[in-house]
Amino acid sequence: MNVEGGLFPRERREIAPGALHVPDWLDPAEQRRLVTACRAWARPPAGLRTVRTPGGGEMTARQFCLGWHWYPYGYARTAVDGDGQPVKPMPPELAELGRRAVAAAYGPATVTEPYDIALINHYGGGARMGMHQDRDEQSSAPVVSLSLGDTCAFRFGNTETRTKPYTDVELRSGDLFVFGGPARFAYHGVPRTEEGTAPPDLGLSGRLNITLRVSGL
Ligand SMILES: O=C(O)CCC(=O)C(=O)O
Repeated sequence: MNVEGGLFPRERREIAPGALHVPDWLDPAEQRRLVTACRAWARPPAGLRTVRTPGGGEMTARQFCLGWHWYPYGYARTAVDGDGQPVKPMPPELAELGRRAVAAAYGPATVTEPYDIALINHYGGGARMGMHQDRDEQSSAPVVSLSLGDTCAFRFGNTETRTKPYTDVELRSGDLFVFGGPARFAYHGVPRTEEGTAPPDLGLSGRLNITLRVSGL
C-alpha cells in the first residue's frame, strides 16, 4: 500500500464540495492491465498525437481519445486534428470503470449517464498541463480521472478564474480523482510530474492519465 511519509495510509479527501481524491483506488494488477490496454489503444489509426492549440501552441502531454475525439475545442467522431481516421469505440471496460469510480466517490446509489469518452494523456519528462475547464461536453456528469505511473502535482482550483484559490494534490499511480456537482467546471491542471516515480513493476515510463467523461452528444 502507498503510505504518506512511509507510515500513515493516505486518506480519501474532499478537496472542494463535489471533488474527491481517493488514493490507491486501482490495485497494481488493474494498473498493469490498463497500461497494457492503453499501449494497444494508443496505436494508429487515431492514435497518440501532439495537440496543437488554435493560438499556435503545442500541448506537452501527448493525447489520444476513445469514444469521441476531443480537439481544441470540440468533439468529433474522427481524429480531425490528427490522421483523420475514425476514433476507436469507447471500451465497455472503461465505461464500467467510470460508473464504478462515481459510485466509489459519491456512494453506490449514484446514477450517471454512461461514460462515452476517454481522453488519455501521456506525460513524458517535463510535460505539464495548464489550468483549464472541461466544458466541451453537453453533460454535467462528473469527470473521472485515473492516474498511472509517475506521481504528479494536480492543481484543483475554482470555477471563476485560473488563479488562486486552488489546492495542489499529489496524485500517485492508482489514484482516483472525481469532480462533479459544484466542482464540475472548476479550473484544473498539472503543474509538474516527478520523473522516475512510477512503480517499477508497472513497466511505464512517465505518467498516463485516463479522463472519463459523458459527452451528452
Ligand atoms: O492529467 C491530469 O491529471 C489532468 C488531465 C486533464 O485535465 C484533462 O485531460 O483535461
